[in-house]
Amino acid sequence: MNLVVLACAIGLLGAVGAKPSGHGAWQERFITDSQGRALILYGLNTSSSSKYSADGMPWIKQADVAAEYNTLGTDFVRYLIQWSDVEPEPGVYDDHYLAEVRQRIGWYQAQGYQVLLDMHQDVYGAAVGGNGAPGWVTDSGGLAATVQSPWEMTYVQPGVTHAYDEFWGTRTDHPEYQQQYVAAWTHVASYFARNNTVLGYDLMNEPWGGSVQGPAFETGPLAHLYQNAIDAIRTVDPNHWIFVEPEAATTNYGLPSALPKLDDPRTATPGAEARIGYAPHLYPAPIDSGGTYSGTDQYLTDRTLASWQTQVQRTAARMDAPVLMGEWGLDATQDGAHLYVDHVQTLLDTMMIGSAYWSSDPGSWSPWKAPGKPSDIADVLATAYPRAIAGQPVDFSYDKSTLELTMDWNDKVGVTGSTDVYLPPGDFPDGGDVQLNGDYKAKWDASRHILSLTVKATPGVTHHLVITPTVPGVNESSIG
Ligand code: 9MR
Repeated sequence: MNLVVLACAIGLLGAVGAKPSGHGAWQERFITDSQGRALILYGLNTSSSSKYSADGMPWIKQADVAAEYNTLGTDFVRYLIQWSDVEPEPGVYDDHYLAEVRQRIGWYQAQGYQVLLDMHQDVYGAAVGGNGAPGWVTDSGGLAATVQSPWEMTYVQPGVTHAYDEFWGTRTDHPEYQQQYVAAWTHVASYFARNNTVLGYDLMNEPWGGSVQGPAFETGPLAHLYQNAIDAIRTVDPNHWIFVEPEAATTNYGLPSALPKLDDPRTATPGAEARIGYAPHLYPAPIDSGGTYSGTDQYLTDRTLASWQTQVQRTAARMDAPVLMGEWGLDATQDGAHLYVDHVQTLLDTMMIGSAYWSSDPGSWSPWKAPGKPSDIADVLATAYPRAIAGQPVDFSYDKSTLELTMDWNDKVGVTGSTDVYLPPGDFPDGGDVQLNGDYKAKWDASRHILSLTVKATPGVTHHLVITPTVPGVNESSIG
């Protein structure tokens, strides 16, 4: 995208402001389920289409969710909602809209997914050429807000800057806007507080600071909004995860974030751990603008992947928060697309983090050519991964050339249940052979392609697991 130059400038500011702690044990922090198991979430964003549909609903139907599981074996969706749909008029919440969202969450529940609700915005709101905020909280100051191409350039239109400045309090005509955002989130959280398919809330998609950028934005108005929203949500929902995003125009490209540590009021309860996660996006510049993964583009992209890892680890350490990559994707019809997908999957495994691919909307960036018709990239996106690890993960990786899924983890007090891995039928048509340095019971769900291992505790010894495809008639220990 053409904001790269701007992003570089902001990044330099970030480099001065963001001090890595250097010793945060961030890799010990995982998103966990009710049994204490570490969840490695893998899925799609659903969906860009909901930004523009009349009822705010995505393109998917219940059958599409089933097809998503059967094609990709995913266990997670980052589901887009919009403030303009939640609160079309000041103080009037549309519970019919939330009921429609809840119905779709039910479709994902039926397929065993976890759902992250993402309060989406691009370019503030529809009244200034974007989506997200309702018109009644959009004050463009009467300045121009003409939609640009590429769409990200609309962010620097004067009317858009004015609208953000009013929201963030850089201008002071509307101090109520932010409080209304927090109140809308509180309403959403109270609506979904007892829904166990909901993993949590992504407080704001790809924040943009208007005329305040870089560390001044992230440590100032952005952190302030996040802390207020966290505190308010905790009054109605003590348990779901709350995810925060950095300023996108830097972090998406592997530049530093200055987001500070945020406090989770739930820790006031003895024994309760913070449930705040860090959810940055990944869009290396050549890939973001729809380029190839070859030649110079590949070189630049690889450097971005490396710096993204370093910077995200630093921020996560500072925040003491587990990481979930909320968006990544590419024009999958471009040269080298499958290699880029492989390399991001390797990065995700190295960092032991989950992700949501952008996006499910049928088209060139999607695993779907058309609803129900997988595109070529679908087979590449369908990969082996641990869904849940019953202990403290140490490392895992999937080698696509040898089809070996390797996992190491330690026992952890209080964690119960099985370690579950997804083995894609393309690579594991007859299931998997297990090598494990200890006793276990295995259960293979051949229709869902999930291998569940209940492993005996081995105090002081790391579990070491290798799974390879079963070759019928060759290996007696096959459980496929
Ligand atoms: O892919 C989306 C494109 O079709 C829209 O025009 C654009 C503006 O709404 O948003 C794109 O999706 C972006 C997402 O909302 C935020 N992260 C980056 C995505 C890809 O550019």
